[in-house]
Amino acid sequence: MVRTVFHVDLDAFFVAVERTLDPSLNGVPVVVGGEPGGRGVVACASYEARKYGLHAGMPLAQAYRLCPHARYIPGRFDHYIAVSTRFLGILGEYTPFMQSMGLDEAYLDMTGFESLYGPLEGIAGVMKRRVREELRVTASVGIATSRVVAKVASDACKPDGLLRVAQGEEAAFLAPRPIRELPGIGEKTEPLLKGHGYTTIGDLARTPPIILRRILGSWGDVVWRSSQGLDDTAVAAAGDPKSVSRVTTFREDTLDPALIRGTLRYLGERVCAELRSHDMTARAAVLHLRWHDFTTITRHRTFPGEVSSDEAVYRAVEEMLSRELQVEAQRKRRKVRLIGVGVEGLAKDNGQLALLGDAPDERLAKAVDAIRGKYGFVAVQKGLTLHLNEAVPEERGKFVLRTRSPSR
Ligand code: DCP
Ligand code: CA
Repeated sequence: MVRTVFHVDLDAFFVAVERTLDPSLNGVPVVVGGEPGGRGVVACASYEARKYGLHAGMPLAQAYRLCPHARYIPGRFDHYIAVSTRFLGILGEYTPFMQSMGLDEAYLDMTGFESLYGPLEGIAGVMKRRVREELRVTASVGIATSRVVAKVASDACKPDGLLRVAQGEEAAFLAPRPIRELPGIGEKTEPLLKGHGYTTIGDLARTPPIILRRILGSWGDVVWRSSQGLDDTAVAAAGDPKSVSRVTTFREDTLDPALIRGTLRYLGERVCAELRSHDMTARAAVLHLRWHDFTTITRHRTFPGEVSSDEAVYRAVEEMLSRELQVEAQRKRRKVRLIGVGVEGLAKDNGQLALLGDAPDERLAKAVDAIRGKYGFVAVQKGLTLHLNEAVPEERGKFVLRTRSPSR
């Protein structure tokens, strides 16, 4: 199904709010971020100030050298938050499918809403007008068949713009634009890709994905798909988590591999069950480990695709755990005090998993979820967690671990 996604983003947000409070700031270069002599960085530069090369993140001292006549103001967060709340409130009146990204931007899934509102450029215009009249700041709106193209479109039409990229035009729209405009290409990736001769998004789109994988690892696949305008990430609903984790402290510090692995498996199963209950997938697994002396480590592993199966997550965290235990065996041989499993890089599961190699695992997991929903979590157990039956008390169909996880 072809989707319609809006990306709505306020223009020079902090400066725009400051201008509603002090009209003498209109039309002149303005920098929010502190006194020019201060050691901070630019949080927001007005478009007039950007002409002098100023941008967010630049040290204030450098900004002052480039543009000494700008007005420098420290900023008032309480006002920005108040405007942000009202901004997101206005957008939320038009669709329940909204995902806010920070204070001043949001994705809206407007698929099928023509039947309600007529042509969608019209309703985007209404949103823009309400933001201008009620909040006295301006918004830019990109409309496209995916999040990634909608985001590039809203950036491309700033300030106070509205740009729709028609279905089928995505790759042609992106091709001439500089790689930096593609979401996911930031301060580190841009110079890396430039070093390999990539200047425009079209340069990336013409490259076989395997080459980008060699430069960027598994992230290369995402970049390659984005460069074609391909992105099936759904707009997450309010209440969907950004990460899920389960952590527990052992009753006694331990080096028993069966207990450690069984617990790891159990925590991973609970994490994945929650992930699937939101119809979401993960891009990375996280291992948390605390030694007897309270030293704590966190290890991350990125998956080549999006996963939600117990197997995939367990394989990743088990490998990370084995490596840590191996290293420790040759050093201090400390016992393990706490372990935890997490998943990150969550996205809505759009049914594409069926196309990937992991699909049988994912289907099995869904069936197990259904049985557990009916008979309790321990109604289905793997060999690895059977060991916990003696070690850990069970209550109402779940193992009772010593500490509850932070995400519960
Ligand atoms: N911000 C910040 N520090 C940064 C980047 C941003 O404090 N390094 C704050 C100030 C911005 C707000 O977040 O006003 C929104 O960030 P955007 O990246 O959306 O930038 P602007 O809204 O300022 O400008 P644009 O018109 O390009 O969206
Ligand atoms: Ca903005």
